[in-house]
Amino acid sequence: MSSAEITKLRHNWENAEVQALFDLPLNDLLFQAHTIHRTNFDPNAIQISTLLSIKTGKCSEDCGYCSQSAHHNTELEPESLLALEDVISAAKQAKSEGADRFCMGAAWSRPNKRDFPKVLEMIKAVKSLDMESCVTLGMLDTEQVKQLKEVGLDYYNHNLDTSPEFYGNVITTRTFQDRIDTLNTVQDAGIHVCSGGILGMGEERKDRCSLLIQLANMTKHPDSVPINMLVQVEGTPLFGQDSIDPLEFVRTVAVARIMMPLSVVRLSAGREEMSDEMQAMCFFSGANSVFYGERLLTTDNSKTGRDQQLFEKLGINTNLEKKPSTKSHHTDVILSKQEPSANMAQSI
Ligand code: SAM
Ligand code: DTB
Ligand code: SF4
Repeated sequence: MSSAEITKLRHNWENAEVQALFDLPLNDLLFQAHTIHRTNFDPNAIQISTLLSIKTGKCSEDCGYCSQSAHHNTELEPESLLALEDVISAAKQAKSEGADRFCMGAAWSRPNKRDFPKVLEMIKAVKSLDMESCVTLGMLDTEQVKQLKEVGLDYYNHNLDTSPEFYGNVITTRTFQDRIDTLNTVQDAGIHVCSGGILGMGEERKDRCSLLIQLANMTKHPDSVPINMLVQVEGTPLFGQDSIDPLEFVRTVAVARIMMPLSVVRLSAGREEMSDEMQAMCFFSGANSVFYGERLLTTDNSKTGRDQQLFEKLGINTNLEKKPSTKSHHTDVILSKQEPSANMAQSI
């Protein structure tokens, strides 16, 4: 198979074929995913982002996994919006440790009028440090998206979290469609989309298929796809949930890589609980980004010393770039395995 044949961007994935990918013998699935991965990326390079919670806790939404929801009784210490100087010093620190993207998260259902302009200043400050900026602020309206674009925001993170079918078991205060609407507004404005989900919330394989289909069948694949493993927080409804089988997690990463061959797939929350071997299998299967730094938003991340040792053991460097040949090759491509048609065309 030529590399162009391997990397067809599709937006018409159907349930049965995605289930069939999941059902492959593991070696066949991993071989297929890894082949696609190394066609499009340096398989020994990952991108690293660092997270900072800029506003913590007291969120009006009821996301069942989240330490920051006012609906749950967690031990989290709430904090109002951080001062600009604190954000700048955290971003400088992240840069000195090798992060090229700084992601700021706020425990909001949507940004309020008073704080939003301050976040715009934070984005400008991060960009002036010559880092990529990413924010996750909840739902947005068109005017807010326009302002984010004007200050040069690079990425907006807004996760679908789970399948539309399982969604109501996890969140009741906003709908799956609300999330899609925000993603569409962000994408239409030309801001890179970062969107993925969480595994290990009690969903079944059919939900993992359905989540990936939702992501891959968007008009344009998300540029970045975070795959989180639930971090169980005491006091949240999902605390005590059975953990996901590590090999099922690896399979999900592999299927994501196959379905969204040019997206950067991030092995996100939950790495602290993962063995080195599990992470290595995820990198082999197509994950090529991580959150790096001692904290995620409100919980501990994998320790940086451990990460450095792991990257060294695996021969992984942190200078990810898409292969130049891929960039030119696939600028407009895009056929379907089935009937090629106009609405499958995509510019990347
Ligand atoms: N409040 C905004 C929102 O929800 O859109 C932004 C912050 S929110 C914490 C960002 C994402 O982090 C969530 O959508 C979810 O996917 C992920 N997340 C939050 N808590 C998590 C947990 N305990 N385990 C894994 N992922 C989690
Ligand atoms: C994403 O998909 N995962 C990150 C980021 N986007 C904002 C957040 C993970 C949060 C894990 C739990 C916590 O630290 O509160
Ligand atoms: Fe609020 Fe975001 Fe947590 Fe949901 S995930 S409760 S919206 S901070």
